[in-house]
Amino acid sequence: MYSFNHTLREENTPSDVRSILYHIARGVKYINFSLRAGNTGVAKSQNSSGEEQLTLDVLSDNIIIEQLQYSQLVACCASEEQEELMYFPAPRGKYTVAYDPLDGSSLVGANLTIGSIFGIWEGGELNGKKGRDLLASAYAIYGPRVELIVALKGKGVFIFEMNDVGEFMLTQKKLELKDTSKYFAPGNLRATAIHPKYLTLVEKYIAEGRTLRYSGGMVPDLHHILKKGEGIFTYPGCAKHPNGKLRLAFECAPFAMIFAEAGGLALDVHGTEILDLEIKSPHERTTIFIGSTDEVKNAVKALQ
Ligand code: AHM
Ligand code: MG
Repeated sequence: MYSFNHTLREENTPSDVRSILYHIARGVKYINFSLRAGNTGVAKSQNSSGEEQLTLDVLSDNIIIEQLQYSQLVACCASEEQEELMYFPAPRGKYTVAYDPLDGSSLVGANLTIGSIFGIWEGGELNGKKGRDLLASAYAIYGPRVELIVALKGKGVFIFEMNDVGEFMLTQKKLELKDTSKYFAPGNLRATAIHPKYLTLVEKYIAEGRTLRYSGGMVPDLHHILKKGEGIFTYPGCAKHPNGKLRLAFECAPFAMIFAEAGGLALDVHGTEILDLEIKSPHERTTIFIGSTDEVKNAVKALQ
């Protein structure tokens, strides 16, 4: 079984990207240990979206900031937990990283699976970047087992599992998604109040006898699709959030790249590829339909 470093080398990953991913992997390991034994309470603070922060949100964010600084390669980073972009005085810094240190924190109290998400771009500025420009994306899933999933541009998607001494070992490579699927993960069902066509779509899935797999965490919901090799996750806008709730920079763009590398597709409600949306501000949101290509195209078509 190959280690994380060995695999990245074997795939000829540029050394800077490899080094940033190595620091991310280390951060993920520390976050995992904090999750197992840490304080799951609230931090008495709010993030930039006005959501209550957990102690673990703050801790995870600090862990990642520290690791990205240690890499000495990151000039700019955007965190879901920070209002503003952060600029590091790194001598070799010529990369930008956007990340959500703890996605699905509302599930922490119920001890459900959560994750962390990362996107790595070349350059010292986030604004103006697109998912299509990502050099690499990654997410970690903290379930009964901890896995780190990495997509390398043009090289596909790799899954690593943390062993009992905290090393990430390769378990699957070059993942491929089928074009159609029986699995559906319908996010933001409150959107059916303003989109009767969304209700019709979900009713169609039910009538067709499809299998519901929905946990309320983007990471486990999308991980299920990747591991099964098929499925669709939908998150349209609703009255409160016309562009949905999920963020382009730290959630949707990195996942769109990962799914594209596995032969899948991610569109917004207008049918634009998520990979082609330009990031104009770190916290902007987008609707998303992601997963098996034909399912995604059909779902977006059904909503027009
Ligand atoms: P978070 O980053 O504040 O944790 O929110 C993101 C999460 C996603 O993991 C999930 O898909 C979505 O929120 C579910 O939201 P809701 O249940 O509010 O529709
Ligand atoms: Mg999030």
